[in-house]
Amino acid sequence: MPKIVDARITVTRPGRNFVTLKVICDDGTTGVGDATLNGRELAVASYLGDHVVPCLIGRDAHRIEDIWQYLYKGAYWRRGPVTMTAIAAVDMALWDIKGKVAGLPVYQLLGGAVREGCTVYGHANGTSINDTIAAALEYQAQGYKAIRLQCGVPGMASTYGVSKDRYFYEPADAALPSENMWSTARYLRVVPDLFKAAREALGWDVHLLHDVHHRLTPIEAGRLGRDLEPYRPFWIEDATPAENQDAFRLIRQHTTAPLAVGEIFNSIWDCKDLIENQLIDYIRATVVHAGGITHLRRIAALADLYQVRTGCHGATDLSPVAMAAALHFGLSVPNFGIQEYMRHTAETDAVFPHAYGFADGMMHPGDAVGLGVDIDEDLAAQYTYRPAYLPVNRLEDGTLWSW
Ligand code: CS2
Ligand code: MG
Repeated sequence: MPKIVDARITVTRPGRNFVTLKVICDDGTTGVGDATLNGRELAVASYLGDHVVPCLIGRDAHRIEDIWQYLYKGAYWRRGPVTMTAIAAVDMALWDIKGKVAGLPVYQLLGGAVREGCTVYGHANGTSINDTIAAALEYQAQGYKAIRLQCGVPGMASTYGVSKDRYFYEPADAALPSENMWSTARYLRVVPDLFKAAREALGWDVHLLHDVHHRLTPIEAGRLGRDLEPYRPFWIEDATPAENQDAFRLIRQHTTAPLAVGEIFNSIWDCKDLIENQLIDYIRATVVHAGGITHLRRIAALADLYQVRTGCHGATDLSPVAMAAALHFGLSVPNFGIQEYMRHTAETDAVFPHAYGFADGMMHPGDAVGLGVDIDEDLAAQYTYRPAYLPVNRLEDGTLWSW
């Protein structure tokens, strides 16, 4: 058995902040896990370094489920984004180690491939409808079969989802939270026009997605769903905040637009009622924020009973380690739906050499043993952590709103 003898935490900033755990075994085998919680990075680094790593030393790295239960039940304080991200990092690292010892890519340990690749969606965004359509056409030319559309709202100086850089959208942009402005009325007018223009320019053989980012009330979300229905959206994401999950019942009463939710969920308990009541179509919980491969498989198995499919979060704050884990999971899970893919910068990719790749609208984890991703710790050491916060969002009268 590979015995855990050490675990190192690296906090680095190759273009943006990432926290990475590396677990080391007595036979020299190592495994990596992503532990990045955007804007709250050091909390997870401390949770791991101060409270988890000491409990790992001496354990059998092959006992993935037992270690998961030990960290979850053993802490007494269950769930929460910090805890579940820390557990996820350990879980990913242990799957990586098991794959390396077995001489197999992780997806083979999860039952093997059930599809040729994971269909991904890219992000087309722009300050105007025309800019967004131009970006979407570029994605289509690159082979993407699914594209998320976000555009600036006329009259608003800044809007969620519209990046400064066309290809490397990065919302965590300031040492203290920057402030965005929001108008639901203006927003609800522009999005249907965006989708109409997109269908005219891109045709019907491409999936179009949209992220509301928790900004609407349930009845407003119902209206948006109805207005987008003629353009057949693949999904409407985070239409309303999900603390009150009955809100989704109200949305469902008004629209057949498919609903996706869950990028900020961290356990099966956040997903359970929405799935069992068939109030959503796609569950966006991810390996890194929802307890790792071990826990995400459990969520997916529950979802499969209700024809809910996966649509895992994959923004740039999920490191290449999380992306690799997501692709092993996605390739092997029966009810995969789609995977989000926001490209990392060249700096990020250099710090995290990886085997996964994109071709023809799909991604594949590659056939390297384990997760097929590593961290170059020497290179990582050249990029110093700097606090970077996500923005906050206010209505035009100054009221703090959901971002
Ligand atoms: C977004 C993210 O990718 C998405 O769907 O909602 O960009 C999200 O805002 C960030 O990942 C937050 O860390
Ligand atoms: Mg989102």
